[in-house]
Amino acid sequence: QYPPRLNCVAALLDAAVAAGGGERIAIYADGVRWTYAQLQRKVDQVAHVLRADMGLVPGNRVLLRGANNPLMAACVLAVLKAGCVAVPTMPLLRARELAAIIGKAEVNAVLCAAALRGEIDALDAAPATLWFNDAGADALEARMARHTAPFEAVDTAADDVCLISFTSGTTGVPKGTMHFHRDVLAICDCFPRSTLESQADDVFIGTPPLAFTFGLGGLLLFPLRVGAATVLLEKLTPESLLAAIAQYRASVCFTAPTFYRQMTPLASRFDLSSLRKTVSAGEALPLATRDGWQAATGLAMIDGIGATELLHIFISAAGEQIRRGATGKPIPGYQACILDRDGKPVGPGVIGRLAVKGPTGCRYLADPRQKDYVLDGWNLTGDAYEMDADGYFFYRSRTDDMIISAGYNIAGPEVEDALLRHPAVAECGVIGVADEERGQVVEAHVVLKDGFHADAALAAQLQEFVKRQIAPYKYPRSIKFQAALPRTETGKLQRFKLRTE
Ligand code: 3SK
Repeated sequence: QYPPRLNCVAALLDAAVAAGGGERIAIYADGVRWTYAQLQRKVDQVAHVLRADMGLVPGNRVLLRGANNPLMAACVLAVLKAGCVAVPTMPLLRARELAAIIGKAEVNAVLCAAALRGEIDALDAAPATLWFNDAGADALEARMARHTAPFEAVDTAADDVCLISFTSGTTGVPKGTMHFHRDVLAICDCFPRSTLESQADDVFIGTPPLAFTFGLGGLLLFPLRVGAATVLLEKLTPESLLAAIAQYRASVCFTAPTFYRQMTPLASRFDLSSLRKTVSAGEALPLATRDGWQAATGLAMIDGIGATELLHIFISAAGEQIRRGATGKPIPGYQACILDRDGKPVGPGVIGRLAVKGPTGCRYLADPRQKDYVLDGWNLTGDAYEMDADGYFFYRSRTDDMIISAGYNIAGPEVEDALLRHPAVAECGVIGVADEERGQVVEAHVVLKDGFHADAALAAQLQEFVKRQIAPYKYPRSIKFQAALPRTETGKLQRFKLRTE
């Protein structure tokens, strides 16, 4: 329970400084080290610029565009501290996509990293914009330097909207999800406390952009809540992330299964002894990826499922609680159940629609899809899951990705997991395609590792390989070799695009 008047940045940052934590390191970046007091000062300066230079008032919406770096973090926090609403956007978005977000969210102003200004410049009409990570006389930094006084956090209500996070999801039509100040604290007080057991001496690191709630939570909000440090790095590769873990002695890593898969063969070259917890989310974690990572590092991966609609992770497990093949259990604060097509709960062992309830939940901005997502207070995440008798939740597929072939229910990710165990397979995506005889058949889109040659012999070998691991009716009757797979900006596989290829 949070007080009715609450500004989440006052609770996360100002409270830490007031409690004597001002000299602790808040952010590491390339050549940068900001203490909590320094971060607070930057946040206050940006908040003054928003108020005094840009004329913004509480409730105004500010689009944010930048890579993961300290000033981008300060901008996000400043928008919230000033009582405005942050609308973070993925660095890869194009002008057309940004225009849709600006229109839908009724954006009043933009803070954009200079390196990403091209797409803002390409807009027909852009709201008032300031550039940052820029040495210009009119840039954000120059304006910040003119404000030296502390900025008092705006006295917002706990359920004032502070964040509109857009999700393009895996179907391609963006939706804005609105979150309150109290939601921000709620995600910090659920997963990091119960599952990560975050501590002040933790150093967080990882790849998800701050514009994705996975990254915003894992790389900024969670560390602040416990007085820990975060490492914000741009343009990470599997190799450079491993090197950064060693360099900064990082203890908690957030990234997606694909990245763990790419780091696994390189891991032994780096000193990863500081790592305590490695979190995988953003996509289902194949068992092959979990096993490979554990064999290479000795670390049991913490799998988690989250959603932009619910802000962060709501089912997970760590340590002794990990059950093979399961995502985990609802984290304390959340409840979950499995519903059939009619919205009735089903028992253990039956695949159905995952429904979740907790301190956060879906509030789409002016979107008729709200009624499809929330049913009697339960959030229907669009995932097909199965629960066992002990209350563990097992991911099967996205609800619209369940393949029904000759009367069999086949979960694409299970076939993907089997394929990923083959030494030739770097990435794969499995879909159902229409078939006269069987209704649907399983089709695998496969990206090969370097050195392997795509031909019919290899396709047949992959089919046999799958048949030896899982029920033979699940094998991909069609295999298509691809140079790359279509993914969202957050790395999720866009199976709907495979269906049209
Ligand atoms: O969308 C997701 O997969 C996700 C995962 C973890 C935390 C937050 C999100 C949005």
